[in-house]
Amino acid sequence: MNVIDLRSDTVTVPTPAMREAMANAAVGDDVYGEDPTINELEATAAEMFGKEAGLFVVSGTMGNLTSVLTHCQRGDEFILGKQSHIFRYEAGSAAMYGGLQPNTLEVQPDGTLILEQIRGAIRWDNPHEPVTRLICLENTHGGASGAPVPLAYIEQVAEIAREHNLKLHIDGARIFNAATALNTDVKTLTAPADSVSVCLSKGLCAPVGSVIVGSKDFIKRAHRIRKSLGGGMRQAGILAAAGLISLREMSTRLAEDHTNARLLAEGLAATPYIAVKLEQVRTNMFFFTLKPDAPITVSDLIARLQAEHNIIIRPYNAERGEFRVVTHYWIKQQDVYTVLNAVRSLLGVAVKPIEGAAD
Ligand code: TLP
Repeated sequence: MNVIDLRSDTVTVPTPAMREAMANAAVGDDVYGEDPTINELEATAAEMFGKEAGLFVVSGTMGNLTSVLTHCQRGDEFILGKQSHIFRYEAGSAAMYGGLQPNTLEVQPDGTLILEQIRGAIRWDNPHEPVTRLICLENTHGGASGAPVPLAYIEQVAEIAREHNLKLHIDGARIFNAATALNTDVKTLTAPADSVSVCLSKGLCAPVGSVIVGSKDFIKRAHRIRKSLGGGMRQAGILAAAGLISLREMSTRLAEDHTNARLLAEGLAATPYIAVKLEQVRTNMFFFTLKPDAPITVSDLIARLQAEHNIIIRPYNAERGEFRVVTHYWIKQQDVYTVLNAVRSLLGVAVKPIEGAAD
């Protein structure tokens, strides 16, 4: 039986085309700048994002950290969302390795920070205060149920950044999902940003890696930071070969994942004992809640979905009975029906099984 893993799009494994490209990739020593496949990946990313240069890094976390450390000096402050990945889930790396101080603002349900609050968070030029150096946005915003953040808003933040001589970094781990949902391209959507970190190994299916893009000067300095973080790789063209397929091919098919997320969300919303905020289903992830009167506990639901149906779902906040669901390349429409039938049967809900479900 096929495993249906809805915990994250990070669980995606490489496609057969990727495995073939990896096996045949031309490689060299990238610390000497001699890996042709990495050079091609970096140039391709730069071109797609309309930036001067790109840099292949190990992970999304390394992409964000390298970017933040490149923009800031020790003791500087950077403004970002309290629910952002950089602040919540990157092990405090900017403080740990950069001596940087985060100044956090509440993320709104649409993934934005309130512009007036950004202005208010920028420090005065006064020796008592740290120097504000950088603003970070996240697009799509994982802490806001995968909200795609539109260009008009990013332009407004970039305007504030320019007025105060700050840099703007976008954690674009899922920037192609944002561009797909907003019906635009990544070059347009990220034009106002000084740097963007883009994950290849989430919905884009590569086994490893992210790329950061920015000006030539930014990438030159980021190169040294990456080396200092242990991210100087050697014959990693074997990974970049998969990343090229991510950028060129996988980035254009994400609407299918968004459609499946909506189908699943609507099916769950129609199921007794489950609450879903359908207006918050915009890309490939959403949250749902098990109501307190449900005939099964959160932990039993999780355990039985896995043991009896090979379906893996992670509780996002077990106390609130909240789950996060993420669709991706390896979740097909019939898997959505399988999940709905399984959840309904475990809840003891007498609903006619949906046909077309996988066994
Ligand atoms: N996010 C993971 C977990 O760490 C939460 C997930 O399952 O969603 N930026 C964003 C917006 C991310 O969602 C993630 C990973 C990263 C950066 C970090 O990427 P990696 O895991 O490659 O370091």
